[in-house]
Amino acid sequence: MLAKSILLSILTVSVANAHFTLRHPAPFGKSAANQDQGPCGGYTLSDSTPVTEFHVDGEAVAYSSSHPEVKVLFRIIEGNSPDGPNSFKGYPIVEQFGAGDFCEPRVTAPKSLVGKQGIVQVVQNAVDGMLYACAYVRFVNGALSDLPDTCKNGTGVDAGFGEDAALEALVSGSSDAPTGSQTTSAPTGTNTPSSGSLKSISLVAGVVGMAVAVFGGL
Ligand SMILES: *[C@@H]1O[C@H](CO)[C@@H](O)[C@H](O)[C@H]1NC(C)=O
Ligand SMILES: [Cu+2]
Repeated sequence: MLAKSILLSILTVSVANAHFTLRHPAPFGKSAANQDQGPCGGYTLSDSTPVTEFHVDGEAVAYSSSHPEVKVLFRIIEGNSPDGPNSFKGYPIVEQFGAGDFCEPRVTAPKSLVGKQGIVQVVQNAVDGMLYACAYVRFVNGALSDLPDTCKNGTGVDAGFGEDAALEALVSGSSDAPTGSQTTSAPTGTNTPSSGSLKSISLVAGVVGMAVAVFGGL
């Protein structure tokens, strides 16, 4: 019985800690342990924060996600403060299905930011709530020509445009960045908060069921 409860708590903890990992631009920090803490997943800007060039006409934003269904905001912030007044949507809200690598190669920023520094914030609305990661960038002209190796979509990962009031509320500033010419068909059906919490419960129940099954087989 003791072994079983230890096994259960290990599995529960690993579910709670596996959120998403920003891979490009280089994140403030790589741990997801405090990812539920806004605005930057428990990290702040420091002298050692890496700076990545961000091409305003199209830059890759790549991450790896452990959740089978998330809505994602790519938010561009002018200046050194993640709570700064000028922020823009770098891409429409994406709804991602399937866990794994995801990369949007055409995230954009207003041309007026060229030469300035800023922050790219990726916010996921997931079954376990809002999750945050940030990267420090320097805005440059043009579009990224060679995608980084990290820019790929995992097998079985699919995405479309979505809507999410909580994510939209994070974007201030009057103008959105141009969104490019890509079209992706929006998936049907919307996620209500209550179906989100139901999923979260059934996910945990599924893991518990698995753990019991594993234990029973020993
Ligand atoms: C990943 O999928 C999204 C949504 O379909 C798409 O916009 C994007 O271009 C894909 N990324 C890559 C690297 O192919
Ligand atoms: Cu999570």
